[in-house]
Amino acid sequence: MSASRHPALSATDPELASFVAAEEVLQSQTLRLIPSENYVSAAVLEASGTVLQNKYSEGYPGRRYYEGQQNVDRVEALAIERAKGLFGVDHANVQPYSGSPANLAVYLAFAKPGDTVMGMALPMGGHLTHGWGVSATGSWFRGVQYGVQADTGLIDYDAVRDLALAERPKLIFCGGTALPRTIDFAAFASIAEEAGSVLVADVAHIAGLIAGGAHPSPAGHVDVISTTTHKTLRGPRGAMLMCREEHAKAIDKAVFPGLQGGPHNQTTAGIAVALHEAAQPSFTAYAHAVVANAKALAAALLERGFDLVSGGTDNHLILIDLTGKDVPGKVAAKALDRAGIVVNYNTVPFDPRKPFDPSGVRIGTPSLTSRGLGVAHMPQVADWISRAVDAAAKGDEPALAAVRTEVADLMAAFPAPGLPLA
Ligand code: DSN
Repeated sequence: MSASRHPALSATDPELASFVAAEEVLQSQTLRLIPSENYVSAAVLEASGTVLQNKYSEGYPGRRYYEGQQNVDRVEALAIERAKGLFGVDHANVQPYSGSPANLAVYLAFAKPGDTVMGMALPMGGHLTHGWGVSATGSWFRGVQYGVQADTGLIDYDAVRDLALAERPKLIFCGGTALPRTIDFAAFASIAEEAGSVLVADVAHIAGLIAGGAHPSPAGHVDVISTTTHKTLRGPRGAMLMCREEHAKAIDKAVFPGLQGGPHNQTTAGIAVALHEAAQPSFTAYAHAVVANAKALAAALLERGFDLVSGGTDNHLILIDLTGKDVPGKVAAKALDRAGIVVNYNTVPFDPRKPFDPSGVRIGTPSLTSRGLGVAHMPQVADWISRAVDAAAKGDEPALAAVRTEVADLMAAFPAPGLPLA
């Protein structure tokens, strides 16, 4: 880290400053394909590191348990108004610390321990907090889980309906972390209504696409929308819960005092800036470019013999099944990392391998799109992935090093938002 960029940190704690500097170089020089990551703007970074950090503000704007809230109230009220406007909802709570606490607040608002809850199984593309066994949500509640069809990789809405009517869960979660296809919120809404369940759309992955009009919105279909703010939405690490007016009190009470103490005001400020950015026409273009890039990358990977769960993508995310390549997901992910391409290994539906050593690799286009790469670059990206996976199979380290150099050369021409040129 150059002393001029963060002079106080470099002077006070040069060791820590050197770690941050190294991370800046890493994020500049690599091709970051983890679909839940992004680059925030310089404005979001600045807003997230302000003296708002110094305030305790338990409560909500106009109703706090601490004095001195003249400015914090305005920050939080602005974030709330922007969230409501952007997503077209009655009510927004911008205080959840992150996605898992946000979802826990939903349980607290609508269910009691032991109640039946329903969500997509984690290995099928769901999230831990949708009632999966190793999560508190799967041990304090009775989780029943749906999946995708083995032959298509798509959700079978008839099967979801059958399960919901058999189990009558208190809560139904739709959404997840490894779903490459459009979620039919209207279909889930009709199932939830029939089953008498509260419907929650966890749109953490696709919130930015929804904001930019590149994925249908759950607003008007679901009771509660849960989202993180740092994935396609391109804000700081945080979360929001949005709902119909009838649920506003229950949601607010569950977040505070039910689950959390003081909100992280510096994060709230960063969220407000991100929501402002996401309301601009340039963000609409960004969201559509993310999807166009993902579709182009999926097509280029298919051309190179990769097997993709569901055969492609409708959104920002691609789940590669490497079973046919004879390279396990973890081996491939680590080789890609050495080649300067950052991904995560991931289970694929019906994976015969274990979660810590699965068959798949999960990639996505939010970060590379933030850097300005377009559809024309996707065959090159697919080529690098293909060469790195082949090199992983052969243990060919020089081939990985060659890809790393080519990646760094291209990325140098596309400066990352919020980062200095490495
Ligand atoms: N960890 C997030 C992801 O990578 O999708 C989900 O919580």
